[in-house]
Amino acid sequence: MPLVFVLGGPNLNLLGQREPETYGRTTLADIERRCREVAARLGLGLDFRQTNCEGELVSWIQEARGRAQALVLNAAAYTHTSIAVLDALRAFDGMVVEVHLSNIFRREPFRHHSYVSLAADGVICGFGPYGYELALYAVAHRLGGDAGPQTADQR
Ligand code: CA2
Repeated sequence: MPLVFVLGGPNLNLLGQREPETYGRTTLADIERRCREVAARLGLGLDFRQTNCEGELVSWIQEARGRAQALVLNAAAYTHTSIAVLDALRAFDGMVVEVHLSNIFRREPFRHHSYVSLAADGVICGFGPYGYELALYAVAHRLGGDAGPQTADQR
């Protein structure tokens, strides 16, 4: 069974508790539950983690090397600042899907640039928690799993 790491960066543990006008009322535990349901349906293994520490996020991306076929990453604020996260992603051979709950391009200019995008196969932003599900569908589709056979346009 292909393994997907779903990794989250700083402050995502506060989801559902603060700033509901920006991030909604869904908690990170809700998102994890949803991801587990969707991953099981798609025949994907899931490792779901969140950290407030940049170095830990880098270590987890390194850990994914040789273990996971894909990374679904919401690096939160490190998206916009971390060359260390970018370098770690560049050492990862599998698929990388960047996810953001909010549409970062409708927000402050400092959120418009993403280091993660430089290493991502695709980016999903602005669809709230559903973005994580979309990312898992994209992974299953690319890996040729239960979501359907791989076709030439996905390579
Ligand atoms: O939209 C996203 O998913 C973000 O990655 C969320 C980050 C933000 O820094 C990015 O620009 C966009 C913030 C993570 C959540 O932060 C919270 C802060 C207070 C209350 C709840 C969540």
